[in-house]
Amino acid sequence: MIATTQMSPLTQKYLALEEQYSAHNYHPLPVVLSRGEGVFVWDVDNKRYYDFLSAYSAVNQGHCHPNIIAAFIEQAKKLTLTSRAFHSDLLGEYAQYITGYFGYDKVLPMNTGVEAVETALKVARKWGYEVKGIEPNKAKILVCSENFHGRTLNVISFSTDPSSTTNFGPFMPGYEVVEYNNIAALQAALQDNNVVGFLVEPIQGEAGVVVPDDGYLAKAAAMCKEANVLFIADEIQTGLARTGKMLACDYENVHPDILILGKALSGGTMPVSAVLCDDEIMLTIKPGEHGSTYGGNPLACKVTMTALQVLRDEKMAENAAIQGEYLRSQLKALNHLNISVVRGKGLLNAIVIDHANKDAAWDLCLQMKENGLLAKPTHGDKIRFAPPLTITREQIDDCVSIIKKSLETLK
Ligand code: IF1
Repeated sequence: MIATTQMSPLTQKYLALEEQYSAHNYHPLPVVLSRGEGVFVWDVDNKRYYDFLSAYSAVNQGHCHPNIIAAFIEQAKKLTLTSRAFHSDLLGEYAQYITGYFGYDKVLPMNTGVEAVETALKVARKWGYEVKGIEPNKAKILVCSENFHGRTLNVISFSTDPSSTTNFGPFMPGYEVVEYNNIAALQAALQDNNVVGFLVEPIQGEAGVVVPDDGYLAKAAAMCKEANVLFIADEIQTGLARTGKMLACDYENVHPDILILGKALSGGTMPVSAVLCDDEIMLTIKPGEHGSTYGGNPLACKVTMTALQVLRDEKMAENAAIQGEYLRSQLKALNHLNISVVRGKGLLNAIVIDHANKDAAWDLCLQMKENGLLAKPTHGDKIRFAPPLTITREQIDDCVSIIKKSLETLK
């Protein structure tokens, strides 16, 4: 373990401030960042690091992408917020842009990821009652074991992770957990006619980058269609080129009935999320039935159009596929005793550390930090490797040597 004394006085000052005045709901790596550009971030002592977390995939386009920041600044000088009580000159243009981009009739704009999840669940229930014809208050939504969809009381109501739920009850009814990546379990649960939707992450991020079997998503989507159940994809983390396609569902040619996006929609500049679906579903929501003060604000509209354009113009999905494949092959080639698993798709990857010391993954992250690469352990033994999608082959080589060098200190 690296002693606290190795932290610079400046770093210690910032850590102490947070410790005293900010809630203790996180356990960050002891690094204080003040600048970012592309795949790099710099700390308050001007030390440079590769960012292998990308703010949990919110900065797919790289830190402070010049086009995104330019759009942000330009729009920020003109108009930032109108609320939805009035129209802005950008909402219609944005809605046309994003629905065309992903192939849906309508978009409902929100801010954070979990708000978009909440929105999708509300829309699915509304469709269940008003189109599918479910009896009042009987609608049921299927979710997966080990899911992560955010932190609101409703969304944690169907979490299977005790650290998300303990002492936060009572919980919202109307959900049933089915095992992830288990077609038979889903088939059985779909027999209940009150089921209106199936909410799924194409790859489970928080669970440790768990990739389901090939064909799972396509089969699940086909079964939902057969059962007249909405297939709801949470692509908040997997979407927007991260896994090597624009959407992770694209690998199986699945077009979700409801698509949920967030994080990199704004390239890491502000909270922007979206729910996309066709008219039969979206038009069940009438004026006054759902909304948000900031949702669809003109600043977000402008920035998001640019952030999506950048993904396409710079072929970030293609680069994620190529560099991701290369990164995994190089990590596997290390053949390291303490790496038991290397998995992922595109640039959404994780390694599993196998070591007698239960703090080994944390210690390794501290060592990588010393050597100029930032990554964060989850669930004790897993480390996520998810750099911005602009990373080059040479930079991957550099990062793999940092990882290799850091592994040598694992005792
Ligand atoms: C935190 C993980 C990532 C998400 C999916 C909805 C949301 C998220 C699939 C909610 C958010 C986050 C939030 C972040 C850690 C994080 C995470 F480690 F938990 F799994 F990304 F890797 N659906 N994911 O992954 O979006 O409301 O936060 O905007 O610190 O809790 P949000």
